[in-house]
Amino acid sequence: PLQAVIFDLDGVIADTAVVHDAAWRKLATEIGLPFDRQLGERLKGVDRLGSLEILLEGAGRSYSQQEKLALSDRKNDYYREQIERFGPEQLLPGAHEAIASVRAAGLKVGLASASRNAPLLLERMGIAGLFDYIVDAANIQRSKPDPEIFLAAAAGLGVPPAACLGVEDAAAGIASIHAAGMAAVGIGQPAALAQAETVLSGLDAFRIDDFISSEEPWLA
Ligand code: B16
Ligand code: MG
Repeated sequence: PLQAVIFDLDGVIADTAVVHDAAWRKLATEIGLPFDRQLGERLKGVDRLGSLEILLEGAGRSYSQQEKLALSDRKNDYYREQIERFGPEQLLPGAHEAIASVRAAGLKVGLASASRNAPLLLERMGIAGLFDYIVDAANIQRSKPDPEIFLAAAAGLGVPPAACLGVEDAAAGIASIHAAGMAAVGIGQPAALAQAETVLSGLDAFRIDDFISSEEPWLA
């Protein structure tokens, strides 16, 4: 039976996917690299340096490690400028209620965000106290779609992966959840999240009761 729900942050709980996207787009424009919607979709859920590597695929030259660090710092400055102003208003519709409903059902709540800015964001939005375990992205070696981050969340919660449900807005995140041996709920457009067991338009459509029954086909 289901024992825990592990949430992604950006694009699931917080309205930050557009902020990450805008910060990368700004950097790309400044250094003369192409950026379109498809590229933006590929960056979702991927960590900072991994995202930069994807962006630099469009460059005609190679970049030194030092240049890469400077560029990723620059993107993070653009991102931080925006999230410094965040408050509970930037919670996506239904997010607070969905997380609270998991706790109320007696299940554990985890966070598996690739973002090093996650603790700051949770504090700003006033929901840090709703989580039983938050993965420290700085301690993760391999980016989504690798299962490491969801496995670390399950381990931190003390729950077997097969008893966890992962909630994600990125294709890389759905792949990470599945590789961890968990069932996945996609948040967003079904076309971009075809691998998920179920896709919801947002957490406002999330009903924990739909997932609790041990008869559900998506839980092993
Ligand atoms: P940072 P998630 C991910 O967060 C974002 O989707 C991705 O776009 C971002 O590059 C990554 O965090 C790293 O974020 O630069 O703040 O460390 O979706 O896993 O919550
Ligand atoms: Mg995300």
